[in-house]
Amino acid sequence: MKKEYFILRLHDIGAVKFGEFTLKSGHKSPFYFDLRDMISYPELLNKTAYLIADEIKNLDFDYISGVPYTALPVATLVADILDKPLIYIRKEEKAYGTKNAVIGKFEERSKVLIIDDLITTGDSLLETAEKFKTEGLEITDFFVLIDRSNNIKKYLAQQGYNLHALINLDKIIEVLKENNRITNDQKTRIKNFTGKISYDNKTGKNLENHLTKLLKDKIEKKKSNLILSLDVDNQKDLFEILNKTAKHIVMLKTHIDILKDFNPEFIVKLKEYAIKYDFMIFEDRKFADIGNTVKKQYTGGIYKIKTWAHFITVHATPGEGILQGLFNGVTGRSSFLLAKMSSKGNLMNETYTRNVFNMGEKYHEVVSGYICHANGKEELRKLKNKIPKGQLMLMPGVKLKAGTDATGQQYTTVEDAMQGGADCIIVGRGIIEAENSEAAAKEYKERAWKIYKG
Ligand code: 5BU
Repeated sequence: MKKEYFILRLHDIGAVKFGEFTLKSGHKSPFYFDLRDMISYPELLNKTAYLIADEIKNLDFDYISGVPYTALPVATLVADILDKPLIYIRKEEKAYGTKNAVIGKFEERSKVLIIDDLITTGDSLLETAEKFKTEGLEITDFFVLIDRSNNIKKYLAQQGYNLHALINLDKIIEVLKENNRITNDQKTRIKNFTGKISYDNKTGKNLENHLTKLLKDKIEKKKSNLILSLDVDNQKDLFEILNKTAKHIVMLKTHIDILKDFNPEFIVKLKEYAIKYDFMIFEDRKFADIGNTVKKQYTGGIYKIKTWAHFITVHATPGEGILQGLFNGVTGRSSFLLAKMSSKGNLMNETYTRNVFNMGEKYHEVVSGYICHANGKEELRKLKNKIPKGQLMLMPGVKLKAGTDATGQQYTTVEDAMQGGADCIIVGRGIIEAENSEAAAKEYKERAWKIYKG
């Protein structure tokens, strides 16, 4: 069977559909793939198995696996064709007993090739691979029937996995168009839709606001993803460290109320530094009250934050009114919402974080992105996958070595933060407590940039 025929048959049985579909995220997509019903067409299932077998026969592996439920039947046929044993990871959590997660007989340190039907974010294959690894097996290759992602192959390669795909979305469109199964208009709509999405979300729009763009441009220009959190209590120390580090940072993060000698001249000087060294200013105020109050806190008092900070941090807990209060009638300013804090035991659970992303998406004109922390790159990548396209992920709790401090701050490494998809890392004590803050800033900057550009 040729790939073309495979695509047409999938279309015949309704496994690839074009129209308007509402995704789990609530977004509308012009196409939808669901390969579950393939098992009801034995001739198609069988031919597909031969196609897969042909593509993988020269790879190096001892066992074949399929991710339940959809990919398991076809993986079984492939195992038979290539005369390789089949094993798989049970889908349901074990209710009792000591049985292992792997079903089937195997020897440790053997190589497993994992087959799945579709890949979008890579989460399901990565999770499966992790489970096999805990049981002592090795994974280097994944095979999928349809790769509907946008460049997930590169991300998986960074994690040490080769992704092989029978077909991708472009191929499906090409074949269906050639065979008059979709119209030119549909093709354009699909192209427009996929052109705007990244592999991690399907918003269909670009949510980058003007301030976000300025920050992104500066990241490129300064070749730096480093945000320095200069949490010292006096101006002298602050400018001393800033003198040494400013050329390496893309943004300075302040906690203005920590300074014991704050005066309006401080702001004048800070702005001069920002221009001279080309960095942006970010006050980590963590607003968390009703709209009417935060407006006063933002514009008034002694700090008059609105007049000098490009960005502020905002808690979404009070609801949308907080953003309306802060930004109504305000231009040239933006914010980051706190989506998942770095402190141990914080109460921001998955549902909360998802709601924060929804709120930030709605208010993208004044929300540039999110503060997200996770204790490893896989966990962080899952957060990144849920962030609306065009918005940024900033990661605090970063040091050269992972660990914790005495009051529950959790640190992840620069490498994990960047491989997990952070756009910027926020570093405080890792730099300000270093013996040589300039060398430290340079090191954080370079280590992050290498992965960002990798
Ligand atoms: P550190 O010295 O690198 O631990 O400083 C981290 C900074 O980032 C510090 O100013 C915190 O207030 C800030 N931060 C954080 O650590 N974790 C969070 O979740 C958020 C902010 Br939000």
